[in-house]
Amino acid sequence: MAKPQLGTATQVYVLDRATDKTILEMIQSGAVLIRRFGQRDQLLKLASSMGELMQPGVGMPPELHDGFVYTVQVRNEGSGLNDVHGNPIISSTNRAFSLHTDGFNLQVPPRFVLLLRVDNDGQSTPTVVSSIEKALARLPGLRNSIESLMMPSARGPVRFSEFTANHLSPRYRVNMEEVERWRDVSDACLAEESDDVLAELGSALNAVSTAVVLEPTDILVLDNWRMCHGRPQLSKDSRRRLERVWVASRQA
Ligand SMILES: O=C(O)CCC(=O)C(=O)O
Ligand SMILES: [Fe+2]
Repeated sequence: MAKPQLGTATQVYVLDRATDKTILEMIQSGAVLIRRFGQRDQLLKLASSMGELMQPGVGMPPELHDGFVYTVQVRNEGSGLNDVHGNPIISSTNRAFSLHTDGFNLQVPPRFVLLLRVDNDGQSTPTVVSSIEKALARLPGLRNSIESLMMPSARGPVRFSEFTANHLSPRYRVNMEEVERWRDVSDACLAEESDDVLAELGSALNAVSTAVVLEPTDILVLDNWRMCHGRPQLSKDSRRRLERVWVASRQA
């Protein structure tokens, strides 16, 4: 079994196979990438073993998912599709997707995110993962202001960190893109002093991030309360396709 790496970079465990139990253990300290994992059936089986599946998107046109699986791919020659607010769904464009928590504006974001590469293209665009705990460890002086940070979102203000009854570490969330989008909307505005805090957090997240390339049939499993993720820009004609599933927390 892979040993946790010391140091400040986000750990990614790259495995040839793993039991459901090992995955649940490992994602407490890193992201898990399993090579040659399989197809949609295996994805759904693993996800279901981790908890209840959630609708895999927020504010999406219903034809974009089947209730369980959403396919990340470049649509409309890179310009993508819009959400119910009329904003582009970034994962459907070819744009870079900065580090974020999936379901950022949900009351309780999905606990686990699974991404399975299902195309057969030669492309090797990385997915970037970043441990929020590791980023915070670089910002001891900002700890208090960060823990109480409120951020605007499409569904009103949300807290950066929340304590939950049964979860030992706080539940974290971040999505700079969405914060930028909603910052000027009345009653969701961001306090001026929070701006610097967010900028520091963004740099720290980038500094501890690790890039991995999902090859066809590889799967990436993340604890979405601890790790954020993103990806660089894709080409407009990219045929890369990732099947994304969200798993709800078993803890309230
Ligand atoms: O394209 C990727 O690698 C990540 C996509 C993503 O973050 C998402 O769909 O939420
Ligand atoms: Fe995402």
